[in-house]
Amino acid sequence: MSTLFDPAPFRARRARVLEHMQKNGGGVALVATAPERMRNRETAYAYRFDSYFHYLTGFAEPQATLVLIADNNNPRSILFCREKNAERETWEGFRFGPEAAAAQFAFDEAYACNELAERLPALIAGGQPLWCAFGHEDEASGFEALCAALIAVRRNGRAGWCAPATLHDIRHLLDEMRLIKDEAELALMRRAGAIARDAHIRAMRATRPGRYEFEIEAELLHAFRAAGATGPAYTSIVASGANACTLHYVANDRQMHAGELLLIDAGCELEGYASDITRTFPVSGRFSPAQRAIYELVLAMQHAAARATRPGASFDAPHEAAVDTLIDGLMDLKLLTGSRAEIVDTKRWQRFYMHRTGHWLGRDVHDVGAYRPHDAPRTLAAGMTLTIEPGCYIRAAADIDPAFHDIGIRIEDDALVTPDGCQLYTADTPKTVAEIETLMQSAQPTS
Ligand SMILES: [Mn+2]
Repeated sequence: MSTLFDPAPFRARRARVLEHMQKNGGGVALVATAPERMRNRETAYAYRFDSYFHYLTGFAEPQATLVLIADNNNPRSILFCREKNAERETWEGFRFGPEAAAAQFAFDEAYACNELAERLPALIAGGQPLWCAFGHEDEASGFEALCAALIAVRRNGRAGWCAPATLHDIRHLLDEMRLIKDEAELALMRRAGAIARDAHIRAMRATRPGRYEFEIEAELLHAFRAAGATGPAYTSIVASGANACTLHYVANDRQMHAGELLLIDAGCELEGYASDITRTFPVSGRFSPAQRAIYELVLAMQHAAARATRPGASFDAPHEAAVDTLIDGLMDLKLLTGSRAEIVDTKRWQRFYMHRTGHWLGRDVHDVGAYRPHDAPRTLAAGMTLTIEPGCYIRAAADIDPAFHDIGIRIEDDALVTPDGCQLYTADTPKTVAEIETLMQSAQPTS
């Protein structure tokens, strides 16, 4: 954050929100950032701003609130933030203060956060609609500040103050906006993807029999921070052997052995944007025939899902394409027997594939946006970003050929829906059997 910061994309988003508000009765919007959270006695978690607030401001400090006034004659955005404080800055670091924040982040006005309570009642006293995010998170929705302001307005009725009669959930608008990424967002998401790609390559190179999962997690963390990312976008999954069949395994404490697979699901956060990549590869550098068969099947599922990801297609289409491919492959491998129609009807394939093929990706790794906005699957459109992450998980069982026991494979890339299809912009993370085996062989110590 310095001379490089460009407030233009944030100002443009605020302008879009104001325009939407003006077309829908005007009013006042309130978007507060996230609270600071204590980890344990006297120690806070690393601060993470609220995604909605940061989307509209680029402002990363805690105790900040954005107020948008959709006045037809004078639409404006106002920031409430911490004041400069030499003593607190000695302990906790730099604060912009209202004046510098207004200049740097292109707000029309800025005030100290402790003025919000006294200024807010007058700002909403004209009876205009209110736009807020109640129920989002108590403090991040500005709930207390708004309730206090509403009470103050009611009490001043005889002075001509009029409480809002209409309450809008501003998330309906913001979620739809966030679903389609603008150029500034895509640039950050591509960079976050490239950093995660490099982290996965580093992790593959470091993997060998006898090492522990946490040693590989450490390689990921190193790569994220060394490249300037904030850190992981979510707790990295480093799952060897049977652990790969636990979908959200995060203990990462097991020793890895020759002949097993290692599944790594890890991505970083960069300026508020997430990447989310999964790769699965052999601990000792070579796939067994059974591992390879399942791996090629999951890769085929990903190709089928990617081909089904394009503007005008349903959000469900990639998943359906992946499941079709899975059923064919498992029948060929005799892991599913019986008629195809019966397998489809009974969903017996879910024994091996129990999650969906993707989710929205953006500021939040599971980003906002309704998947079924009008009780029907979302239609994909250019500018949407989502993951494509088929998998296949075969737990040890008496009715399964032991060669397939404990094989858990997921392959995940980050996709941008383009005007004529989709682009997997993390696909240059080694992915084919040949790419992975070549990289792993070159990384093994010679003995
Ligand atoms: Mn994912």
